[in-house]
Amino acid sequence: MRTVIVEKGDVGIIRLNRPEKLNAINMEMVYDLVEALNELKSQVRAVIITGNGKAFSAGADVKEMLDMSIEQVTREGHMPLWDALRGFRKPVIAALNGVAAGGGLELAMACDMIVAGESARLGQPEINLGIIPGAGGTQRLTRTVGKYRAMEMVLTGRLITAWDAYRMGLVTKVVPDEALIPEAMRLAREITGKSGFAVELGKEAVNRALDTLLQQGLDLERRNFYVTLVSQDGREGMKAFLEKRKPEWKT
Ligand code: CO8
Repeated sequence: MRTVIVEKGDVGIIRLNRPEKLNAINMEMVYDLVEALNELKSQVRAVIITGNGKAFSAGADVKEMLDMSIEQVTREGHMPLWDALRGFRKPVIAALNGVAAGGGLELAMACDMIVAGESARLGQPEINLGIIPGAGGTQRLTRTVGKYRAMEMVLTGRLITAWDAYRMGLVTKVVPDEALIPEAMRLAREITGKSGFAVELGKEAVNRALDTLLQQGLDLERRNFYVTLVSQDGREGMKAFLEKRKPEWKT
């Protein structure tokens, strides 16, 4: 893999690696990311995605996109990446080490949590290229920050600061740049200390809130709740609480 660097471990790290192009996402990177996620999925309990160099990602590779025909984008597109992330059952944390623009912010929003270094800048600048966001920038962003803020970001293309993103609820934590990976790792480890099975079902249920009408989301939540209730870890967690001891997770 040339465009991503993968570090394995309990918490896997994927570093986007085209620093000279601010980690612009070309088709090679799409396929490398898919391969990295497939490789990690059975080996890790959580994943951190970050950028190598001074950017997280400045979005889709404009040079490559310009040369693609409508048939190519429709047939090849970036779908394999979104499908791989959607099907990834373990938590994925985006750690923004610099600009996250266009498809870069969309990649971050397709993750489960976003932490940012204080110098990070976020936005959907596609409008400045005469195009619009194509992978969640009008949908996930709107559901996260509300219509009026999303509208301003999508129609002005302005990049906002990490702290502004934090105030909008788009980023869960802002830390000094040098503390970014330690903080993402701390968050990942806090989660990987829980029951893996419960974490997976909790992630599935939270994600469903964005995908469906309330009643369908509630149905899935209830089903997952019943499943965790009778699972090994559910039994163990409740017993441990009553016996005033630390639970021993099996998954
Ligand atoms: N594509 C290709 N190359 C890029 C991109 C990009 N998106 N962004 C930066 N680069 C390249 C520059 O061309 C430059 O290359 P070179 O040195 O060879 O000239 C190098 O990276 C460094 O960039 P800058 O000199 O521009 O760096 P600055 O620090 O001055 O500026 C900015 C940083 C403000 C982020 C600036 O680079 C910029 O505006 N980039 C474009 C951002 C943008 O418009 N992104 C949206 C792209 S369209 C998109 O993402 C649609 C998504 C569709 C869904 C698919 C998702 C995978």
